[in-house]
Amino acid sequence: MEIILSIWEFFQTNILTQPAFFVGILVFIGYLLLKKPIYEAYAGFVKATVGYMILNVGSSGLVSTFRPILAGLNQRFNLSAAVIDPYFGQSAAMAALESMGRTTSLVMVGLLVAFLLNILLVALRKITKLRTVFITGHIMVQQSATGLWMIVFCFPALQDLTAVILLGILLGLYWSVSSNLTVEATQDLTDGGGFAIGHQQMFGVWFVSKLAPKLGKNSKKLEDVKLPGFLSIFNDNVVATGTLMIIFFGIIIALLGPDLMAELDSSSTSMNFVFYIITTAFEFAVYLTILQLGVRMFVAELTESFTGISERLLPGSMPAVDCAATYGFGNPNAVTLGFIFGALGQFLAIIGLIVFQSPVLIITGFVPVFFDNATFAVFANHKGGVKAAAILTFVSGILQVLGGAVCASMFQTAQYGGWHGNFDMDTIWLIGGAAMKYLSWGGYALCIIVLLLIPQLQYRKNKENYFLIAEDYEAYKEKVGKQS
Ligand code: ASC
Repeated sequence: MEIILSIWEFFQTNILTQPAFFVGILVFIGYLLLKKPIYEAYAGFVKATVGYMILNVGSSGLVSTFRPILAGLNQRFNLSAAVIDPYFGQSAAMAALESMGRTTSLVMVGLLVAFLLNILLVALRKITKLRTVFITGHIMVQQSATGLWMIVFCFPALQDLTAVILLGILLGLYWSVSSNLTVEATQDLTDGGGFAIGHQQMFGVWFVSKLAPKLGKNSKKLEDVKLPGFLSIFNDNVVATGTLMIIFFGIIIALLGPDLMAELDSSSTSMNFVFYIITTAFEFAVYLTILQLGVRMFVAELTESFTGISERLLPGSMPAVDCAATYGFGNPNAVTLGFIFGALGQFLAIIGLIVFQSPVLIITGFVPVFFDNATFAVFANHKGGVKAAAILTFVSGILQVLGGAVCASMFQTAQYGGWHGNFDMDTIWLIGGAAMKYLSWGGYALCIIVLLLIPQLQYRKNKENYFLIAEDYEAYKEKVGKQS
């Protein structure tokens, strides 16, 4: 038993929760299964792992630079409010669990149960109709923490072991079902990239890909918008992002003022304030460029090698990865557009909460407002164009704040700092959580039944190509091309 525990502990700390190594090792195994020489498998491992680490540099650079600035608004306006951000959400959930006397190591056990269930459900894909394995480790930890808190909160009498098993079942189903929902849209966007989304806005991606074509009739795609004369410089995404962010963060940083900024970021005092604003704004473009480079590296390896795993180990399966993996495919300006419109939606909703004197106030968290809405805009622009991308991300911003406020108060995490804030956690998790809170076991059963039904309905709509689209996209395109 002890040996198993220490193997699990090793796997958990070094691989499962470190997506870079998780992805790298999958690539290595995938290439070996494809019977490539070991040195090629090793090269793939290095490129995928380094690619993911580069993505991490980009995304953590964005998070560490811009999160304090948005959170600073809290201080500037003397608000005592819940922050909607997955890292705040995770630590709030952990603190809440501890306050009930539960040990937080249960979170990792729940994660393991959920992950194993996900693999089992995909292995039984003929029955379950599930095709995707969720492998984004840091997200799995965040969701497992919040999920465990919700279970314990709704069913306080449960013993630890039962709570963990119930969490594992619910979470494993959510991971499998939600990521499976993104298969069609992601294959279409990436022209058969061979991955799905395993993050925090998969139901959102599904809604967006259904709504965008309806909203986008006669609308142009971002890449077709030819700006007149001097404005055409904005067709370049570094110029567009850099300039937009000077305006956007320029206003916010100016509102915060040099004194508060000095507290939030000591480097702001080392240069002229205007230059500080420009430097910070440009850093946005820097990190975004880094992130996209990393994405291209690891996705290229994963796409090729995962066919080894899906041919031999888990037939017909696809990996479900970080939403940022899509940023290398859509129009690069879509990412910036989604962020700006999502932020405008969030700010409007926050003003609404203040005006209507909501008992819970919300502070924008950088992670959800950027990563969710950038992702939605990439999909919406691809499926419907600029108008759809702008409208859908604006609405998403509003929903993130309102849903976040409801959750932070309903699950009482506001007092511990905040709530997750990503799209699914403010919508689908809200509904599921409310069902458990108010209908008790009936609510839990309802969640399971609905989750099990979703892939069945998806399958019914597209029986002929349902598995083909995941297994062999070229063959799928040919078949559909011939049929039409
Ligand atoms: C999240 C989260 C992150 C980012 C990252 C985006 O939800 O917790 O660190 O998004 O995964 O690439």
